[in-house]
Amino acid sequence: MNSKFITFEGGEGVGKSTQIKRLVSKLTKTGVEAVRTREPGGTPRAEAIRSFLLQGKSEQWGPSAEAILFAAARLDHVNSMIKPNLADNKWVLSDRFCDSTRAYQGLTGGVPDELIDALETLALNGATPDLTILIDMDPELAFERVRKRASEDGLNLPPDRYEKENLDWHRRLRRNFLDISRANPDRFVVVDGNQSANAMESDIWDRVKERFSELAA
Ligand code: T5A
Repeated sequence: MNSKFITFEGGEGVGKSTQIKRLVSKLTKTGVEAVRTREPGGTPRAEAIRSFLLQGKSEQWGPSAEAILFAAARLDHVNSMIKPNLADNKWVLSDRFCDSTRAYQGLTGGVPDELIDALETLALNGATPDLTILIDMDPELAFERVRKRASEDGLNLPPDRYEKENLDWHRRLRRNFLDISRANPDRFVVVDGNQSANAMESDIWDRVKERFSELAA
């Protein structure tokens, strides 16, 4: 089976990490070799940029500089992790990718389209996802999940760079992700995030099988 590149997108706490793990496990059971990665991050150099960005150290530089940093991390991720695994015939599943830059820094953060387009061309270098799964849900409900996780884990961490934006900002982010999905109907599927993890898993598996008919064989 040819390698595929699948990305998961959406707002904070919508269930991307939970579902990506489940999809890797389902693919593995069908005999597909699948690897999971994330953005920002996925390689040691990109993880170093992740810490800098998410601890808020880049905030004072402004959204355009932050978009450039996300793209720098992505360039290393694409060249050192994503492309080599695809060339090795593995399926690569990434928790966030270029649509996060377009939604967070571009459409919601106000970075002009020209810069976002140029960074995307540069960082992707042809590695466009075969399928993007957008998990869509009300950010207020998603934040409840994030708070529940923090209290269950006994963690009292301060909100990261984007968690601390207000609810209106996150509602705009949600609409912007949906706009991106409508502009790319061949690449995107939109899944309702306001359902149980098991129901979402089965919904996603049906959509993936629909998109890649070789899995149903
Ligand atoms: N960013 C990233 C940019 O601004 N630009 C970019 O270009 C890129 C690549 C990344 C941050 O960087 C920004 C976006 C982000 O702000 P992150 O920590 O990776 O930071 O943030 P998230 O991607 O939002 O990660 P989260 O872990 O917070 O959210 P997930 O992965 O969507 O959610 P998940 O699966 O961890 O679930 C959250 C909680 O809900 C529970 C889980 O058990 C967990 O406790 N849960 C459910 N509960 C009820 N029902 C369900 N269906 C559930 N599914 C999960």
